[in-house]
Amino acid sequence: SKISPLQKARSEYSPKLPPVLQECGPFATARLGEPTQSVADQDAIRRLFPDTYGMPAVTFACGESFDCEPIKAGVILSGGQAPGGHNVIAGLFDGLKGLNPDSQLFGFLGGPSGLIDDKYIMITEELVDSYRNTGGFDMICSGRTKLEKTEQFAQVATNCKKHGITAIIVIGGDDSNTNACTLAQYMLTEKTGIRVIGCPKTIDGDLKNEWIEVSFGFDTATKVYAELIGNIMRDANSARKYWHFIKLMGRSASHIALECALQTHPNACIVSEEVAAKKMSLQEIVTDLTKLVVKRADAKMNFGVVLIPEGLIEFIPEMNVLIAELNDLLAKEEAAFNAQADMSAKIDFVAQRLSAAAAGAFKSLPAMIKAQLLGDRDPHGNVQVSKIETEKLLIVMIEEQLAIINAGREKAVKFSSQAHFFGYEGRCAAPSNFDADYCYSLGYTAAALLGAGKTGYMASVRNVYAPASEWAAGGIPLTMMMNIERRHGKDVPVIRKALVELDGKPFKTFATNRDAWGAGVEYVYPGPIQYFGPTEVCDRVTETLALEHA
Ligand code: FBP
Repeated sequence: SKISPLQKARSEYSPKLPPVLQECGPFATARLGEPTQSVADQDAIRRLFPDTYGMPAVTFACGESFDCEPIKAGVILSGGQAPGGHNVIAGLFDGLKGLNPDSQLFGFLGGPSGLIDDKYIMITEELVDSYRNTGGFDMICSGRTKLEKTEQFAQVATNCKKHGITAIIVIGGDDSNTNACTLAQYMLTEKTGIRVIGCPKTIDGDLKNEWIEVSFGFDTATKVYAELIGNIMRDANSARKYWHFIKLMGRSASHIALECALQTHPNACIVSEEVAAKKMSLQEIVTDLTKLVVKRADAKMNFGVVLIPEGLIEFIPEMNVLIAELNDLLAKEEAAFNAQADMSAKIDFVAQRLSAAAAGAFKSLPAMIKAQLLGDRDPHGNVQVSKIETEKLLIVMIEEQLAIINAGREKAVKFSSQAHFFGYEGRCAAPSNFDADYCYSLGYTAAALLGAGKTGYMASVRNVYAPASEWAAGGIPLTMMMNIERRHGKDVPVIRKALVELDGKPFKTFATNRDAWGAGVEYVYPGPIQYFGPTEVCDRVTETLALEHA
């Protein structure tokens, strides 16, 4: 089929590898570090993962090539798309073939469910070549089925045995890799001989720690959003008549919004983690923004750009209480709720049954948002927080506050707004050089870990704020990232999510500058991702990475 000129040129790009893999291919020698510990709840995690707990971190060093039996491996892409997934598969494929040309890679289709239902394609050289350096997950597609039950693990083991598969590579986020960790332990307990390796994926950037400096896709997605935000800023500063409220994807953590703020210098950016730490109410957030609108209007700037993280609602204390109560109430009184004649009756029904605090929060919301809270539910029956149009909510509430302020002013503050949501447009973009290189390196590292006989590890490529010629490769035990958390009323082992740290350099840098960015026009216009050209443009790392590690 027809491909674009850029895709054609990009298919010829050779991703950079860490020097150790560049020199020795997948035959790097695994150097073992000290035994490791989980980030918290050590005793509980050790009990749950007796065979993988405490394994040493692995760093690769150059070594002699050795005879490696052909490996039959299966790969899945799990969860939301992130730019570079195809390159992880390409690196894995090339690494496995490097270990032994007779190795085979099965691509299980549609995420974890492919592995359970035994739906797969064989990944061939030709197929890989047609997807090198492309965005998307369409080579084998993705899905959100959770692979977490023992019966599912048993089915996976049966399917793998049927094909002679001895290795599974899970390309996913914190949840998928939590499940990969449990799967690895299951395969050991049952002595199946099947090994499991994870790769860190998610545009949200919340799967990171000392060993995983960034999850893949964050770099490209934030560059796409920052380009769009910059374009909007130029438009805002040209027409000088609109306030733009831009919601940015990122289910929970605010890394994406913060990174975009650091790249573009908006007039305001809300950071959910700060809202939670300061226990800010929705009214307080709105009041702060309204003050900014008035201040800029007084300086003859009836325009501005505000960034809002997708997860905000859940970090506002009273909204969190409201959502929890709604989830309970709608589960308990489902039939009676569904029997209400229309949305307005549903709103009344709910308002009468909430606690005073939750009812207060509910009543303060515009009708549109109330309806969104009571609209479609997720498969667990919970309110779909990501569907709530926070950007519009803030606009409506600012308008309400301004109406009161304007009543007492001689010259009314003009406030004309535009709402945007940037999410899907960034998730499948052609990976930046960084993500193309990083993903290929992760996949290749996963193959090297298999060559070294490892299971229960996540591929780790480090030092990535430096040029690729200084990158290091290795693996860290999945158990090292785990702790116990309460989910759906149960204590379960999970990989700890990395939220924005308020004492970290990225947030502090933002906090130091935000007043100046708020008051003036200090916009920065990053422009589109560049794939060819000067290094400082094409290989630029994110501000977050640069600030965290430089
Ligand atoms: P992952 O955590 O699976 O990588 O997904 C990230 C994400 O893009 C979130 O930012 C967003 O909230 C969610 O997926 C949207 O999911 P869906 O694609 O199911 O609408």
